[in-house]
Amino acid sequence: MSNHMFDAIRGAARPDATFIETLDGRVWTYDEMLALSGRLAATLEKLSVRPGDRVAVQVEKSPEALMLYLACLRAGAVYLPLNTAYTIAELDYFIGDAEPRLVVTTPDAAEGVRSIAAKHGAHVETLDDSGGGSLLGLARDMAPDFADVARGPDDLAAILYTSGTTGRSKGAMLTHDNLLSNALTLCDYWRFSETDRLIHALPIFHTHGLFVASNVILLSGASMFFLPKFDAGEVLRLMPQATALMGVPTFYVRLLQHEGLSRETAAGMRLFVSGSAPLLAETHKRFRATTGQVILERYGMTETNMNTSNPYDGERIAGTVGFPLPGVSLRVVDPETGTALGVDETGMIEVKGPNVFKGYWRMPEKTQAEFRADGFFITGDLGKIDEKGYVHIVGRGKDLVISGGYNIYPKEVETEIDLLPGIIESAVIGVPHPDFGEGVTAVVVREPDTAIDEDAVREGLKERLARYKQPKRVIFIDALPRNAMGKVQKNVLRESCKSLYTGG
Ligand code: MCA
Ligand code: AMP
Repeated sequence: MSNHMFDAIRGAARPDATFIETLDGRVWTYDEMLALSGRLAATLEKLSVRPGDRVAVQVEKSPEALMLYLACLRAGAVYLPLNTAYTIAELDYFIGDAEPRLVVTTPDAAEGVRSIAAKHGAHVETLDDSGGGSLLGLARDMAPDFADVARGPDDLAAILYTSGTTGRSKGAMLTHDNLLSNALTLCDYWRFSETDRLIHALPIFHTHGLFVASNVILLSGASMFFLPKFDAGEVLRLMPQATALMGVPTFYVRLLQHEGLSRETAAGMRLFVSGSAPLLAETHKRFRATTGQVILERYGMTETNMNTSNPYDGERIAGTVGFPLPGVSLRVVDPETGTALGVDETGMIEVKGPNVFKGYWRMPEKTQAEFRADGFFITGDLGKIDEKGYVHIVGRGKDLVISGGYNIYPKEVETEIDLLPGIIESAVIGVPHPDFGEGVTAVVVREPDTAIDEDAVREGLKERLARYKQPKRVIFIDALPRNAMGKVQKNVLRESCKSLYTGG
């Protein structure tokens, strides 16, 4: 039987070759990947996970967690990874909305998760980052030679939640072919082969670390050093044995701050990729001056996988995200009329291709609102195409903050702040931050004579919002600036707060 995505992975697997190496020296060969993902797929089946059922996973990064993603592909289940930073309150929404058959959590979080899962009729198993947990206990008794469930190109492989502009997160439905077509394109465009060794330091609950990095390695039969999280010292230690690194701009900012970064350390590397957030031209230039290597910047989204990339062989231009990838159609249009714009004219970026998702989970109206009649997806990013064909992202049409590569929708944070006692209203903005690119910042109007201060606001958000969404600073103000229509002028606030983290 054919399984669109996993057949391709199986076809690229080299039996005795290394797939993953961890910092403690553990090695996983491709054969071991096939065996453990097979045992886990059989476990899913035993737990009554049927094709099309969702499997929600909120666990620490580990090779076993990645094998669980592969097991879902093989069992025909829909993999639903969740950021480990999400609080129980946030988890409640995802589990209620996605209605997974199974939730896999860490042993530490199991008690809290069980009470939520019970409410929504989901079963709970555990997985920790050192080879323990109830799920692996069950998998040990299963046979490794699982017969993969038949899945076609259009069947769902994963749902990844993206924060919503109206506060509610939306589940982006990604098919087997969305993942496979994009990964094959990237393998080719970035020249991946079985001789590559990637330093994998990204989390595996988002597109970048899960699909871009892991799928590219799997489909080229290459190997990767699997780090639990980004650590500049570890990355530099591994660099002489590696060939590629994929990261968010914060990785490059932090590497540049490390005295170990030099031309010699990076000499054996053939590719440094950056994405998920804008890479400052200054970081690009400093990295080149320090290492002699030119970072390759690319642009993607959860809903679309990767859309554009600077070229492998041609000129990689700082401040641009390169060309549309083969098979991806990209246009810049007038956001109001949808009319295509000319060279160097700024408008809304829209994309179409096999990479573009199937829609938002159980939100047909939202899905419809974000597609044009001719099938182009409206990204919400503002950009232009220059005379050489390079795409530039010049801003966002959506109210979004990107901090260290994580997206934060201001509306969600504002709603939580406004619920705190003594608060009248708030506006959340992104302010230039030397490490995270943008720092989440709350500008708040409080009631007269209230005791609430910066610490109290942060304390009040602790159990409600993931840590990375919480404001790094809370600024109090008498009234929010508004335009004639009554809309809060966030540009005015951004201007007045612009030096908050950078000084000056
Ligand atoms: C951690 N903290 C953060 C962030 N990460 N705060 C704001 N933004 C963040 N991104 C908090 C921690 O909870 C901690 O809070 C404090 O900041 C300092 O933690 P630190 O140890 O410095 O952080 P870290 O653990 O080193 O993490 C920073 C990081 C990490 C390495 C940049 O956030 C990361 O790996 N980001 C990658 C995200 C990613 O994969 N994005 C791709 C999305 P406290 O001290 O108060 O407890 S996919 C995507 O965007 C599309 C598809 C695309 O194009 O790729
Ligand atoms: P996500 O919702 O996490 O998939 O984030 C996708 C968003 O990240 C895009 O819509 C862009 O706003 C932003 N993004 C991704 N890559 C880049 C890049 N190279 N430069 C600027 N913004 C980017």
